[in-house]
Amino acid sequence: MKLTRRNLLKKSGQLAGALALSLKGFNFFDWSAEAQEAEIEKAPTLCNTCGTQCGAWAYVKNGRVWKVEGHEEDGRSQGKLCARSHGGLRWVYDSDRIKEPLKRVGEEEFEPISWDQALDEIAEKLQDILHEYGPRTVGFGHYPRSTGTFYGERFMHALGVSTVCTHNTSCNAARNAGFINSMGGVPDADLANSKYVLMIGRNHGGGIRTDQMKKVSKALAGDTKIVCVDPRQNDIAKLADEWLPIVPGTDLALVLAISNYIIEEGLYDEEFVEEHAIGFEDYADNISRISPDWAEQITDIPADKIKEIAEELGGNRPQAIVHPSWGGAFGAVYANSDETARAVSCLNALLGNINQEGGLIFHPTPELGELDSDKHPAPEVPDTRRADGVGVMGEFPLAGDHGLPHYLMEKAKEGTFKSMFIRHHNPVRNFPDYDHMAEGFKSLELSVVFEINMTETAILADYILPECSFMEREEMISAVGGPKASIGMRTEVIPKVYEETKSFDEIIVELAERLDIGEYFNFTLDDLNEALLEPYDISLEEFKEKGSMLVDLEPPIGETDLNTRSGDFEFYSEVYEHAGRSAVVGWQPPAVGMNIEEDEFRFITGKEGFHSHTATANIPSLAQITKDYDTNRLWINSSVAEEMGIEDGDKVKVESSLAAREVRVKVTERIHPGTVFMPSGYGNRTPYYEKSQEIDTLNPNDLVPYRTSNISGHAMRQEALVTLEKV
Ligand SMILES: Nc1nc2c(c(=O)[nH]1)N[C@H]1C(S)=C(S)[C@@H](COP(=O)(O)OP(=O)(O)OC[C@H]3O[C@@H](n4cnc5c(=O)[nH]c(N)nc54)[C@H](O)[C@@H]3O)O[C@H]1N2
Ligand SMILES: Nc1nc2c(c(=O)[nH]1)N[C@H]1C(S)=C(S)[C@@H](COP(=O)(O)OP(=O)(O)OC[C@H]3O[C@@H](n4cnc5c(=O)[nH]c(N)nc54)[C@H](O)[C@@H]3O)O[C@H]1N2
Ligand code: SF4
Ligand SMILES: [Mo]
Repeated sequence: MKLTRRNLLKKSGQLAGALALSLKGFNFFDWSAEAQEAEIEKAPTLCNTCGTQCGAWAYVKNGRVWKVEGHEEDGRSQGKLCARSHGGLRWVYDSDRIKEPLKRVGEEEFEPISWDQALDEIAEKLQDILHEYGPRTVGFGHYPRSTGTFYGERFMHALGVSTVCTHNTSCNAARNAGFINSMGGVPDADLANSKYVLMIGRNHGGGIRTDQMKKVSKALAGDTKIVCVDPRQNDIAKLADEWLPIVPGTDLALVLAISNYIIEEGLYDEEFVEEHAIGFEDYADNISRISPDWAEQITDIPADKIKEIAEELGGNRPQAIVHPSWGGAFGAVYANSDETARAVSCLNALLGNINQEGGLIFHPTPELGELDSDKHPAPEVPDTRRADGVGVMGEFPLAGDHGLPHYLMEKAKEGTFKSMFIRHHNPVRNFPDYDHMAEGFKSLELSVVFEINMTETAILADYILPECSFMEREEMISAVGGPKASIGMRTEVIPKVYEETKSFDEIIVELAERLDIGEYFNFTLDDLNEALLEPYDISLEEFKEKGSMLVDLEPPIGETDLNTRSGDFEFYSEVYEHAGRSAVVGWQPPAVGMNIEEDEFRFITGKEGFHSHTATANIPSLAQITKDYDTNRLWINSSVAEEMGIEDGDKVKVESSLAAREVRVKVTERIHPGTVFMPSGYGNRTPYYEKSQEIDTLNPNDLVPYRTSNISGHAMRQEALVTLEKV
């Protein structure tokens, strides 16, 4: 079956027309036979049901997307997709999708308006705000991926706006800060070639990324010893060699105790430390009093076990890894997450595993070309002080340029921040403290949301602009680094299902014209993609047929130059010192939970393999998985349940300092007794999601108060204690 994409698009249109015309003399059996025998055609795309953006093939039958499969030449999917990708197809045809521009006319009430009216009004209001209050009162927030980042940033920069944010401070901002400021970046873990992996709060089976899932499967099937540290026996811990239930928020004590023991026992890589690192003495000195016995009191992990881990890590180095993790234990969860991340990075340095096979590897990312800046000048990056305090002394000097959407909502409530544009992101639901986020968002003078679904953020916006779904639009080529590097793009698989939807780049270009910054968008998406593809010996037309392409890049095995200020590993950080933070890592407790009352529990959360955040809750096939397996329940330990007279399936009231909610429980041995766990994807607060209401329970963010780390600016989304009461 060979078909060019242009033919495919033409044929899809023709087929839809032919079916409509033949209704008069309609014969069901002929129609059915014809429909069943219809050719199945395929076109390349990138899955969009989560941020991984796996390379995929879309199969089209009778003009409709029929199924998706992994693209074998893509570094992420490597030929296999996860369950969510199939569920995500529902978005394409969802009758509840946003189909035309909407203007808010009342509380969560909207009226459809034309594109001209929407864009004229938005441009005028934005112009007024910029004129009256200046560009520091405006911001853009998004889930950062190719087209969104390029067009969104360029648009904002052209207006003089510097406050561009992503979801990072709710995700992995602390992890990134810790690794970037010591190792110069976040490396890839070479799990399959490793002999020993300490996995701290990383659950590949719940927080899925297809390529990482492949690697961990290989490691689990091979000779790698995997030890999982997680207050809950997660999907990987079930299959791993050992599960160590730790007290939430205390991983820093564990990591520092292991590190100090490794130093004291001389188990570390002295050559690496002497030749390729700075500040070791200060670091070693700062943690010298942290013993396994002390850590046992804090973590609930026996001192002998801590020593054993240290010996096994040291004994297997450099084929030993403390996993850089992602979000769970030190991404954006506790007051000490920034320090935990830095401590994990330092421990890996002690193991001398950087750029070693079976260690942590900084794989390069394929190069992409650029637009000719003479023909298509880019706007200057504005030097306006950011509204969210990033880089500002006295505010958040070290927070990365991913920004602080939660802090902006505080500024909005104060009245000093006026307008926010949001794309492909649901900050009101996904950051802690719903009321804080919602009140802030409602206080804005102009809020615009680019969406496909009526999310919690969208229903509070002044204008909602409907993007066409990922199957209906072309996007910018993007590059993926890793052991299998590739470049890939989303192509237009089918014509628009709803006429009045547009792609983000189209909308931005139209808005830019109305704001007199059209000169920065004097190119087509094809021009841009041609420029990006320039380093490769393939035409854009050919690439659109191919979609994804592996790029052969040498892994930097043995490379010791790191992307830090000194070029070496930095146990001692001058950057931290200049910003008034501790130059070397040390113990810091979480914000709450070090002294808990008898009836209190630490409250944690995490992903399930069949939902993406709260975005997929309304997809019927995925909601059905929740129902069939009855997963939207609060995990509590069986001994605690017995003591409290609570049985599996009972309803409890769960209450934090912020709010109380009711939820059914799952009674299990698979959780530390002082902890309760709630899967993260539920508790949608939008009346427009029918399916999610059927599985509605609580969202952890309802119970966690608003806080901000003074290092990376992350939102500490697990700093809450709760009490339970049987209902
Ligand atoms: N199916 C699915 N896959 C996804 C996503 C999704 O929404 N759904 N999202 C993607 C994104 S954006 C991300 S960031 C990744 C996240 O990937 P992960 O970070 O692996 O996912 P989480 O489930 O958030 O957290 C992992 C584990 O941390 C544990 N944990 C919680 N608190 C602590 C603690 O104090 N200490 C320790 N040691 N462990 C703790 C939880 O019990 C959980 O099992 O997943 C990505 N993949
Ligand atoms: N309680 C709790 N909170 C969490 C987490 C947790 O585990 N527990 N995880 C945290 C993590 S790791 C992260 S990364 C953040 C994620 O937080 P967000 O970045 O807000 O992630 P999503 O909920 O996936 O939001 C993606 C949005 O994009 C929309 N969308 C989908 N396709 C398209 C499209 O084609 N165009 C447009 N314009 N929009 C589209 C979806 O409807 C959805 O609203 O949440 C964080 N918050
Ligand atoms: S990990 Fe799953 S949902 Fe995410 S892009 Fe890949 S296939 Fe799609
Ligand atoms: Mo994330």
